[in-house]
Amino acid sequence: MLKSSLLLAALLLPFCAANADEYKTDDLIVSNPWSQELPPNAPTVAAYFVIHNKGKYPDRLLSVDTPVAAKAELHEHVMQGDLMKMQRVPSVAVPAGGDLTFAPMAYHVMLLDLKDRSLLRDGQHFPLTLNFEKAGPVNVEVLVQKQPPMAGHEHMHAQ
Ligand SMILES: [Cu+2]
Repeated sequence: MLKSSLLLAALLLPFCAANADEYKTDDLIVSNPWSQELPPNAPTVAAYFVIHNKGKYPDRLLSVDTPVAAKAELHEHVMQGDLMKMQRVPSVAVPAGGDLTFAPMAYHVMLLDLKDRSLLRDGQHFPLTLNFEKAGPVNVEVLVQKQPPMAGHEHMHAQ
């Protein structure tokens, strides 16, 4: 019984990444929240994730909170002339039946006035709350890693 349900769970795993972290509401799945380890004197840290909306209605990410920083903002990167600049955005739409990707050089969560740097080291996790207009708050654990995860990385099979 236990064995067969474990097998079923394994078969149902979407992309068999060994450390795929997913956080779900009825309609939203927030997957693989991560942050790149930065030097200890870095003034700000960014966090990334992908939000999948499997519902019929759009939602909106309104704000984020974390205990590791006094301020957490939603940012986007935009071209200004020849320069890539980032700027704060008030909220970000999550399309119905679509994905919203937070990634380097795109939308990101910017953490300012860092309070607890002990959790910002390779291999650590820190909590982040995503506040959605409809889905409400979703709590995720952001994995800090030295190397950014590769986009479209190879499947990791049983070890
Ligand atoms: Cu930023």
